[in-house]
Amino acid sequence: MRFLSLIALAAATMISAAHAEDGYDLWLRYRPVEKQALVRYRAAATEVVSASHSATAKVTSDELVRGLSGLLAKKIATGTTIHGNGAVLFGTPANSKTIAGLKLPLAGLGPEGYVIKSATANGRKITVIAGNSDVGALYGAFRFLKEIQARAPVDRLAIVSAPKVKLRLLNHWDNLDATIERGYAGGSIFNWWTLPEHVPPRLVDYARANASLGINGTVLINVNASSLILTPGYIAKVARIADTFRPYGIKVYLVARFSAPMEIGRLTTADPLDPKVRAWWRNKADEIYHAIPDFGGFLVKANSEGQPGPQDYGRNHADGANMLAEALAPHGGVVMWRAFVYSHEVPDDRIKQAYNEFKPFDGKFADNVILQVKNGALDFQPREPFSALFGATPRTNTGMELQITKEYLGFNTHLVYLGSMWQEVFQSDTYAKGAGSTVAKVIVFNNKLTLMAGVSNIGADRNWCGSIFDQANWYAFGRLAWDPDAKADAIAADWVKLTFNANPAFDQPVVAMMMGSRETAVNYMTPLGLAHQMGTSGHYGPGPWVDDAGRQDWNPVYYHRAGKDGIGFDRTATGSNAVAQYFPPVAEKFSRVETTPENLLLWFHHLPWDYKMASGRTLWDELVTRYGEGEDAVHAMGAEWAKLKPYVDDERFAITADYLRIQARDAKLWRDASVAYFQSMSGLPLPSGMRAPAHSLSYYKQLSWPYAPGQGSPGRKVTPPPEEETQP
Ligand code: BDP
Repeated sequence: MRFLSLIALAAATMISAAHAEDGYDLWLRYRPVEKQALVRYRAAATEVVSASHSATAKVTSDELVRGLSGLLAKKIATGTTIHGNGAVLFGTPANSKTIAGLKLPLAGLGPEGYVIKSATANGRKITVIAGNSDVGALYGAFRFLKEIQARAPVDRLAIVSAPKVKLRLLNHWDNLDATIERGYAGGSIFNWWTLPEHVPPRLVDYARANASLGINGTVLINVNASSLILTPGYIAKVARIADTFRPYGIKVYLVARFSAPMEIGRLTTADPLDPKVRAWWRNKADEIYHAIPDFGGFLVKANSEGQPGPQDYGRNHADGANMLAEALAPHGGVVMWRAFVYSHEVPDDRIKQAYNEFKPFDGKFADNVILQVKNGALDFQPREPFSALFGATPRTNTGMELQITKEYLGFNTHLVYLGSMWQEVFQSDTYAKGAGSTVAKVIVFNNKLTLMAGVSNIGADRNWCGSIFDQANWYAFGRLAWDPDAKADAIAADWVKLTFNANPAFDQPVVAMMMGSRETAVNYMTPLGLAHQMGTSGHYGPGPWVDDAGRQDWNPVYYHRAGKDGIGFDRTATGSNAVAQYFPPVAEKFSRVETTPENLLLWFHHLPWDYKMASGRTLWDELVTRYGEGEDAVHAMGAEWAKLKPYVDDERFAITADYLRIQARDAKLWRDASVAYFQSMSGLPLPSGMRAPAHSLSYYKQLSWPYAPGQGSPGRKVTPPPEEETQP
């Protein structure tokens, strides 16, 4: 009897282990569809057919077989000819006569667009997945699988899709020692030590995941770069990665450290106008393209936070960017020149500096240069207004940099869906060419070369992103890079269906939770337009009192400007006048307190504590209320998730539940510490019924997180910032 129950227990454990999921499969799980739908889907996908023999066609076929055999729970045959109804034919008009004969609407879709159509060929009912190139068909194949994963009907398909943005890139901030700057999912997936001999299979799964979203490039290393990556030994390693990614339509890019000619080239200068320096970069580009014929190009962080750049030689950003552009141009490469620049010497409002640096050079950059501009003027905060540079440089290719890794949004342990934040940025109206010139439109239409870059949140953790829900941010980035006008809630709904299941009882509440999560984080960290209130350096917990960081504009006190008289940064004409950098209707809107959205109020205005808010509360009461709402909403997410246990496997349920507990703990800390600090400024009592902070202000001030992840190991940065930050 006892023996039997042990067997039963063992069997039960095996079953649950078989069903447990650790998140490795991301949104490409391909678990079998429910019995009642099986017959229908099986009829629509009986075999995979292609006449192309390219490496891309091979991985497309492999993915379709893998996906369909998983979803339909049966073996799927492949071949070069159609045998019967239900064949899934993929390819291009050039490599398939059947596809050419169908006269699909492929014109105007470019090399990466696709058409998926239910059609009849030779009397057979088939599904055709076609592109103008094999990569287009690959993207179509992933889309076809997604339709089944989301349980959409696939018997009358007529899908036409093409990316609106040309370069859709991940930016890894991975170091050569396998640590990651601002990485919260373990070490780097790029193991430089064992390359070029060994490429871990994981890199193939990385390429599959990216290709499933249409991401077509990746910058392999940190913007705070080491020149070593440009030496022959490392170029050979990069070439091996490029070979691995190529079938998936993914190009590799590198960060070019501006001082490389001196560090690895033995020159005595890196002056961009020096002929020897120019020749060095030309030779370097030739050497790279010899090893990697489709190398994408360089990303550069110059004269920013201590990184070398053209200004070290009295030259400007255009001189620097154009020199590299000249070296890459013969090979078709591009330079992505980051606009995240704020000078040490300039005492002006930090958020004005990038615009001031770059606006005067509009039209001076070469055609294969793209300015890479962070979404906001400061630095990936929970909420910032869009950067005034969008729309302001019409004669310069200008792309967007988003941060997928949540450096300022609670790392991997806070559930914060960024799709809604990015949608807010893309749909902001710049008025660059009159009303309706949204940031999304400006990025897509203003430029010859269009770019969307996302600072990766990927690491060596089994679940890739450090949490299950952070996978949604990788997913949303890819989807929005393809179409910046896509809707965040629809993307979230797709992700939930693919990642968990397509049960409305589960996915509706989860999507609602995701859609509210960003506002929740804003509320418990930086409500009403506050920004940069995190403890310096690690950027984890609250630090609104910090006033002794290396430079003035690294201090939270610089940003909130709270005192007895009130709180907020006056960026109108009576203050720093940053508003003037926006086009007139936007500038006017932000100049006036009454027309500034409340969620950006303290970003633009310094207001007395008794200022009356729309709710009828005073500013002080509203601030305290918002912090509390943030904390409460995290508890509500935890309660909601607990109810959804029956719909999720144990492992992914548990990690999410645990992390929501961490988030609740942190939200309380953020709320209490911030309220305690700002009360010491306002001198006002808490609104009635509000709980007092659990501890005194001095308690919160002495907290520190010296081992918070994402800061890397000592010596990680090749060049430290000019003055070391003092906070943990
Ligand atoms: C800041 C990060 C820092 C990056 C910098 C950048 O704290 O680690 O190097 O951005 O974007 O947000 O260059």
